[in-house]
Amino acid sequence: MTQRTLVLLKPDAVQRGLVGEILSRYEAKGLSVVAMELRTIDAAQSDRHYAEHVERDFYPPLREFVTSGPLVALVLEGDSAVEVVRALNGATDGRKAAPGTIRGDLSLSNRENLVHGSDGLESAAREIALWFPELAD
Ligand code: IDP
Ligand code: MG
Repeated sequence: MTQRTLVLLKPDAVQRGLVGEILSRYEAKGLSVVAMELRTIDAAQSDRHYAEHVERDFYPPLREFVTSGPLVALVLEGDSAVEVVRALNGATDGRKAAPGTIRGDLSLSNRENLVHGSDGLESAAREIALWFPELAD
């Protein structure tokens, strides 16, 4: 089933010069870029994006991090795109993520873990509408 999912290449990915490396993994898998933009977000956009996490202990430093510099927001499309992106991204904690995944190969951090991918179809629809309202259906 063709799906769309919202992906963020977080500020650590941009700062470390890994945008091309990470994007090439999604493209090599066969996913298509539907929208892509370099953007620096404010606290309000972070709160909307991470609405499910705003009360968590780890959220204030996460917000500091995601608002600290430019990130790349994109929408990827393809067969089972939501699940496929999550698999390519790997487990949340880069120290525990499996080798071969983006986080497993390139991140050594639980917070600065390079990428975000929507965790389900409902989240994908909500997040695409939030980041790229012109694509909302
Ligand atoms: P996910 O990005 O793999 O879906 P979530 O549990 O939804 O992971 O958490 C959102 C983001 O919050 C993570 O990608 C990571 O940047 C950060 N995060 C999650 N848990 C922790 C933690 O325990 N310590 C620090 N940062 C965390
Ligand atoms: Mg999540």
